Amino acid sequence: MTPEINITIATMVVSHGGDLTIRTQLQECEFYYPTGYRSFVSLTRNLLTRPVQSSPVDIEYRVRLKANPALRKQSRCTSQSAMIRLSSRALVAVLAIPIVLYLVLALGFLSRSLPEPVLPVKNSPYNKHLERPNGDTSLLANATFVVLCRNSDLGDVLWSVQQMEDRFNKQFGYPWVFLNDEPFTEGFQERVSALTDATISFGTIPREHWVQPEWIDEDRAQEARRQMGMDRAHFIPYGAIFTASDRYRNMCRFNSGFFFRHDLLKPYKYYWRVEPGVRFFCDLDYDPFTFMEHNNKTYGFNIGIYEYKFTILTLWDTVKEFMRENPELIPEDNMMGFISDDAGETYNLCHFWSNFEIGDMDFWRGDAYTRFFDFLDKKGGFYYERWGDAPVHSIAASIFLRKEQTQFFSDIGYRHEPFQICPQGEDWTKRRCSCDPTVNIDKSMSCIPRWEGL
Ligand SMILES: Nc1nc2c(ncn2[C@@H]2O[C@H](COP(=O)(O)OP(=O)(O)OP(=O)(O)O)[C@@H](O)[C@H]2O)c(=O)[nH]1
Ligand SMILES: [Mg+2]
Repeated sequence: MTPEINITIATMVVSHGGDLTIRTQLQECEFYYPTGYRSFVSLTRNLLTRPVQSSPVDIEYRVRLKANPALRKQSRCTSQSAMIRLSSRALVAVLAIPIVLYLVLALGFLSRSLPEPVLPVKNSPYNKHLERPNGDTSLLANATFVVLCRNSDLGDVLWSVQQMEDRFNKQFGYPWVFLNDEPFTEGFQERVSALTDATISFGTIPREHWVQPEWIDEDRAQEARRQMGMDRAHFIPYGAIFTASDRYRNMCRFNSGFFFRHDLLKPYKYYWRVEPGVRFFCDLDYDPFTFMEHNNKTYGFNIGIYEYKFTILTLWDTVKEFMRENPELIPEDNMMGFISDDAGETYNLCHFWSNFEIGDMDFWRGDAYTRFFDFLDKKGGFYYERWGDAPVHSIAASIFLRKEQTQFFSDIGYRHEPFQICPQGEDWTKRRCSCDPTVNIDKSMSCIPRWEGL
């Protein structure tokens, strides 16, 4: 089958180490979307090549123009190879290179069947950034994975990324964004980058998004941490060893109100939060991001449990105060029934476990949530108690959204210690799940039946 591809050479830059990085845009590839309808897409891929052979005068490159992996099966876009020969002077005149390549392609080199290209040079430089053209309606959603972690989490990060790549992303090529309150080491970046060919970025969190804000009374916060750290009567498993620390509280506040404001996440709409050391048990043969997009979903979850009330003693009163002051933001047909058994009088402690989230960041960036988060933040409960991002996100989703805007991803076999869900029956077989289907979070501990009953 003859591929039909219009190619616009966007930019070519010479990266360090003498490698030539070529960024191309594949435009208007006709494809068939899995649900059957036709559309036109624009795709951007970063292509990295290295010289096949070089002499003082000429350098020969093999260039691979590749449609996104997700397209290969369904579309008439596929990969192409072309051979270009550039004089070394041309390398210096970077701006001339697109013209040369364009001419080469225009002369018909593209249609030749050429040998497979050399393997891409991996991850140099480490921070690659995918620019999506305006008005892009590509097959892939405007989405990314996001991982908040420390350099010391490397082993667990590799474990999570490897599973996600093998079980899902190697077919789709969604980008990864890693965030840390300290710079990632070269070693960390190199090891993680080795696991994926997708666009991958490593970012440091701005200090003002991470540290305790100045309006927090440090003496009061310190006393709260000391009390909670000493409290043997109430065992608090999440972040147990950090119960008495401000780092854990910084993390909860950052995940509640800041991750989606990070520069590296600003270009994206949808995200899938991945934590180090979690398990993805099954193959995923569809794209949950485009599922969210096409079904107008805002928030996707997988496990729902009860919060430890000693970490959020005044949270619900604060939420009620917010709702009283901002009634116009609260739709009637929201999901209050998920978080309250008495029409909002008290909080039943149910929350979606936020270590797994597939969501629309525009919801967090929007007016309602921004006002909600700011209101909570000013009350200081992230530091005077230990408000977690899970109850904060879940309460927001429940007061601002309708059930139809949320999605239970029951088919994604998943474990974060100590709970898991394992798909059943045909899903389990078809998706090659490695979990024991009889091992599932106990119904008595799960809040999902409440969501299902809404
Ligand atoms: N960069 C950075 N990441 C952190 C820090 N603390 C936690 N994280 C990350 O934030 C996420 C949540 O932290 P966890 O310690 O897993 O918190 P948890 O899931 O509530 O509690 P656990 O039961 O301990 O898993 C993980 O992705 C961590 O790697 C920190 O101080 N710095
Ligand atoms: Mg965790």
